[in-house]
Amino acid sequence: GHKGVTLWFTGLSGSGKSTVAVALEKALAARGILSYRLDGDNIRHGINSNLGFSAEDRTENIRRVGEISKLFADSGVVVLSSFISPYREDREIVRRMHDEGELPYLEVFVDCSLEAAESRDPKGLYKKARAGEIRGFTGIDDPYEAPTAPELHLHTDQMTLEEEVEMILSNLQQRGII
Ligand code: GGZ
Repeated sequence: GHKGVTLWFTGLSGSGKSTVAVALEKALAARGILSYRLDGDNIRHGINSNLGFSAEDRTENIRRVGEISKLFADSGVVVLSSFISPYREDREIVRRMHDEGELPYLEVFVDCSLEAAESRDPKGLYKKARAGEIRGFTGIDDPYEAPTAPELHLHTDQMTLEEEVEMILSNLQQRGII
């Protein structure tokens, strides 16, 4: 058996948050463990379609996603939430929500240099931000507050995807979650 838990992936755009979450989802499924991914693609087009990228909107985005993650975790699912979540205080609010519900919560810092993230630029957004076509882009002209004490710290510009998945799985095992 396994317990519900929220794994909160935080990091720059292009750091690899969603890539790790997709690979982990697959590895968990192979072990018969139900997980569910939440990310900008299924949240920002739906429940949070009224939110943009101002500091206030990012805070509200994270608050809502935190509550949704908590509900899924409470139902016994392994929740994989991938959001830039640039503000430390917003992430602490999500942690406290889980603590109050006695639900396990692990912050996963998907750590990648700006240079590496920008060189990947899968959607061409860094290029647009550099050209001034997008304002307030995280890492370019908007802040990213790195975690100070994440439960897991992945250096995605130095590790393979397989190593990252293995690191997360063994951490979950050590904690008795899976
Ligand atoms: C950062 C932006 C912005 C701005 C659009 N800043 O690489 P992506 O495209 O797929 O991931 C980014 C995504 C970030 O949404 P989040 O919900 O994770 O952000 S937050 O946690 O800060 O609320 C990027 C795209 O949206 N995007 N404009 N200005 N990323």
